[in-house]
Amino acid sequence: MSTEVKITAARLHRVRMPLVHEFRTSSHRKTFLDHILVELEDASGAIGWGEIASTSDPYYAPETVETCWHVAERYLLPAVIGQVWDRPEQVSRLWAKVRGNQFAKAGVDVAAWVLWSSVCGVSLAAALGGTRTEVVAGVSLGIEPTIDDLLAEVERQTAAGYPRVKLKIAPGWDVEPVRAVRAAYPDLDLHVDANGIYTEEHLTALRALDEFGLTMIEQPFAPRALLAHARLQRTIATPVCLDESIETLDDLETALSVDALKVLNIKVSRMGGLTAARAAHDRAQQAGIPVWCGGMHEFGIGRAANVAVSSLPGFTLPSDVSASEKYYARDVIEPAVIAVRGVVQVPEATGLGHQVDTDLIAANTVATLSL
Ligand code: OSB
Ligand code: MG
Repeated sequence: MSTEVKITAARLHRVRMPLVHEFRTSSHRKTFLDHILVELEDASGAIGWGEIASTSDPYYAPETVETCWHVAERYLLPAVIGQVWDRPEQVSRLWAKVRGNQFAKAGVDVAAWVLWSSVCGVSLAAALGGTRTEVVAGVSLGIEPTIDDLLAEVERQTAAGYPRVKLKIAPGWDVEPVRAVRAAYPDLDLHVDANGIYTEEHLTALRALDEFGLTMIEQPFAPRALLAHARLQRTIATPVCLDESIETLDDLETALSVDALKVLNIKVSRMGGLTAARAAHDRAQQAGIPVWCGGMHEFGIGRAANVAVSSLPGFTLPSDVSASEKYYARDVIEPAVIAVRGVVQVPEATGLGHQVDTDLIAANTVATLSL
């Protein structure tokens, strides 16, 4: 398939959406999110949307909403405007000189993939080579005020049919909440995510988690601490999953070579877009490492991209692609992402596979830029 695309205009929209339920992790607490929606337009007037799902503060990754805006405005969009390409894989090469800034890159990369798939008349999932018609969604639960609040939240989500629950943990909120949830749900697919807050001084708590039959322990140590993850994995049966540690394919290569992971969380945002996320999937599959798609509480546009990438064959574990309604009373796409008993259908419609609600976006926009 060869379709020439020339980007002639680009727009950024900083959009603020309230969360239906406050979310707390080992590093932050939030009640609303500001994400940057990216619009790329080609010479024929076709539009592709992407989402820069950076956190507001540099506590998950080094980026913030402001750094993403700056990098997109100053470097990424100028690199793509006026250029002609015929495959979306070529777009990230246009900014090859720009180091890091994966979240900013991801939003522009996704917009290019969405534009290209809609111009070619194929779904985003098909454009990527996805083979699944539906994907299994898990939920991610934040740190709650009390264990009873947490148990109520697990009850709500499992009653809705979600087959996998991940719990955010931090020192002081680890063994006891996990023990309580495991006692109430002996067979639940349960895993924990520390967002890198532990050090090897906390080995007692981390080893104590090994008795609960968790599907994985996600990112116990800091992003660069690959050797600490490898040492932990040698002493526990629970598979170690890496999230923040893997920003590039080279990171994945290093982690594989030192046996720092048994499972990989692939985030489109953290890897800098769909091209890199798919390459990480291919490499993990070759190495025999199961993968799943992580999320950043994306609005519908980023969420739809996560669903599309989750349709690749190596995404064998439930992904963080829970329904829009878990986070937002009304989403920026129509229809919203819907999960029925924890299963999300992969859209067959062309491009993003959803209509973009430009009225809702306009009503929630706090800043815009046209280039
Ligand atoms: O580590 O997966 C994470 C949200 C913000 C920052 C980091 C993480 C998360 C999530 C989101 O867990 C899960 C989701 O989008 O459903
Ligand atoms: Mg994580």
